Amino acid sequence: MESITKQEISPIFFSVDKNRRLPHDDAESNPMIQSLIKPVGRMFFLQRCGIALESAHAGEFSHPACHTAPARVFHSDTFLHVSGGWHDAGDYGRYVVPACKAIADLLLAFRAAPEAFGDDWGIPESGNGVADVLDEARFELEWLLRMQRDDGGVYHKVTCAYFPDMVAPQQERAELFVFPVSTAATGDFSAVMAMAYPLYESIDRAFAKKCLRASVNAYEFLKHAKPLPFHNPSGVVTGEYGDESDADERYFAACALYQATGQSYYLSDASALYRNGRSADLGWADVGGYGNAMLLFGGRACEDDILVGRIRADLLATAERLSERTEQSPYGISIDEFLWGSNMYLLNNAMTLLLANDAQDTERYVAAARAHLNYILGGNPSGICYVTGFGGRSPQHPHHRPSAAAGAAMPGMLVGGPDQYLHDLTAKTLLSGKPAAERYIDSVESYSTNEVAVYWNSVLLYVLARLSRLGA
Ligand code: G3I
Ligand code: 9MR
Ligand code: ZN
Repeated sequence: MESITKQEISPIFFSVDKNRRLPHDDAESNPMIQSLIKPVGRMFFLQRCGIALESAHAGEFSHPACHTAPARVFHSDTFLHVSGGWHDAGDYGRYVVPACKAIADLLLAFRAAPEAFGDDWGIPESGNGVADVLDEARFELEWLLRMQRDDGGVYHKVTCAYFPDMVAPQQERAELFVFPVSTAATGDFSAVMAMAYPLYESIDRAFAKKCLRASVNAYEFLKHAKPLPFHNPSGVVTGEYGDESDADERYFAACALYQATGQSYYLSDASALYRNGRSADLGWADVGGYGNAMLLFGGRACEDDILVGRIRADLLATAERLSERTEQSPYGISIDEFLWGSNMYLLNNAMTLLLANDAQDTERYVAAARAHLNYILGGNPSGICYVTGFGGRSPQHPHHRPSAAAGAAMPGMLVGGPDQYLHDLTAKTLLSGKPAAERYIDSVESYSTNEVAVYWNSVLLYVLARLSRLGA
């Protein structure tokens, strides 16, 4: 890896001085970080499906209502009304599993730093007295509710059979299909619906109760269901989001329902499901870390001291490991393998560090988290700020259909970043001689390095919100 020079670093770069004492929690917020929260949050609004986006709110990314036709339950003559929710990424699929990671991040971000979130994001609900991040999460929750079957099971996704050309949302007109229930989708759904309950209770009691009922219904389905992993049927070429293990989703649901209800039934399930070789990650596939976060910070003091003690000790040990790697890394990051969506994996680690700091106030963890954000905003081998529209240099050609159709990069989107495995033809052709951390290209063709996704933006939003509260 070549070292980066000052000139290559975008102006938004801010230096990390590992020896510097950090201001304490609740210090005055960092204005630079604060200024990114709104555009990064608005990305979710701009990804809204099933409704028209008016130019007053969406500017050049306005469009008529898209994907409003009823969707066919795959291999059947049944049609369902499942419109709404956010387009997942550069494509127009709506997938339950990654959607739930995005919601979990948004709700945890609001819990961790409510004052970072205004009611002024310039979305239709702005000015209604509710933080726009909660309005936005609710838009997705309302769609998720439509994805649940009466027996509690939750359909895995709704997409067309193939990815479309680089067209605007309303131009994707092929038939929509609803794909089978998976237990990963059902567990994640149960978890985020339970997370929603206490947050929306004071805003709209009826909605909050609906979320809790849906969560319990999904949970009861899971209790009697053997694992139902999802695989794309042959002939279907849209995102798969497959997951062979649903134990971590069941654990996350049990933890969140314990927090929502206080019932020991859920806590004993959580305790029985804890570990068993399960990871404590915050990914779309591995959600054990969200279950842990719920038990530690979900609002209700957990009655199982032994379980809480273990989770806390593991979290702090992980944070020590991540800090050490960060301090040894030339770019101040804790990953050494660059998978598709590497920017998400490294921000997930930043989120873990910030959760650990909440468990035990530790400047080392905050410094490491800040170094990760620094990398994202320009302190990386490509010298590019990976958020569209910000920094001296940022992606101009994201693999994002609304941007391609409008001829301009939608602002506030985090791109996937380097993928050392060269998962698309452009990357294979142009990047194969490069070191792992430089396998990124600002090309619309390079979906494995230059696409965007709601569950990448969501963890960025968490890190921004939490760090904005920790001062400069
Ligand atoms: O888990 C294995 C790991 O064990 C192995 O060492 C490593 C190297 O081979 O691969 C890991 O699997 C990777 C997997 O993600 C889990 O991280 C695969 O290589 C990688 O191809 C896969 O990428 C996913 C990609 O879809 C292709 O399925 C991305 O995580 C996921 O974010 C991305 O999501 C797409 C949707 O399908 C469609 N919509 C856009 C969205 C963003 O690009
Ligand atoms: O545009 C698609 C993107 O959203 C996905 O992440 C990616 C991988 O599943 O696939 C993209 O679609 C490509 C397809 O897989 C192969 N033909 C070219 C498509 C890009 O236009
Ligand atoms: Zn749509």
